[in-house]
Amino acid sequence: MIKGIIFDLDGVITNTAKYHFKAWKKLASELGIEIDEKFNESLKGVSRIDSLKKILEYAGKENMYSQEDIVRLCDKKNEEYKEMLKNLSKEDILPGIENFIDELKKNNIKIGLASVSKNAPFILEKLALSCKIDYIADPSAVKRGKPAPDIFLAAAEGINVEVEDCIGIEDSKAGVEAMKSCNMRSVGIATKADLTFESTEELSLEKIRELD
Ligand code: B16
Ligand code: MG
Repeated sequence: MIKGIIFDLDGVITNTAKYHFKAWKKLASELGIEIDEKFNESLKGVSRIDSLKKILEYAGKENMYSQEDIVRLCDKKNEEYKEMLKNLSKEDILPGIENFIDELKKNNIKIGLASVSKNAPFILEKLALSCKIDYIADPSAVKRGKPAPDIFLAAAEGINVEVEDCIGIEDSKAGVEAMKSCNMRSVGIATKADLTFESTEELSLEKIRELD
């Protein structure tokens, strides 16, 4: 049975990865580090602090910054990123997502969000989707990030649906692994999962029921 669908945010509901990349690239270049789009792929689904650590490691500079420096640099990146989110609107919802969400609502399927982004509530507000999401799992309240299953388990609990009755939708490898490790069925957007679609446009309840 499908009773709940759990969405990832960046890469599934909207494409904020391009803004994360711009903001990280700017910060990295201030630190004398050059990153490209290929490297940015490895930051998808990774928390803010772990993303910065990965960037520093990439340049062999991980021992040059104190914990306080790391927090300050993350804040700086986030300010830049939030500035870029100011103009986000309904237009930025990825193709097919809104119709799919409406289809789920009509079928009384609960909707949860399992994003590691601390900006998720703000982003959903900007996309005018907050009222359609039943529960947003809080990434600050879970111990481990993706590929650990914590955020998916928190979302399932929040919508009050057993893990075996949930299906999660992800674009990142870390997110699919997170679902695998708690036996949640997965749909991947351009990433290998129990069921894979090339684009969000292809999502429909009928196709997802193949997993039942
Ligand atoms: P924030 P998701 C993730 O979103 C992004 O893919 C990742 O690039 C980002 O570092 C992370 O959120 C944290 O975001 O800085 O806004 O807290 O894919 O889990 O929705
Ligand atoms: Mg994602």
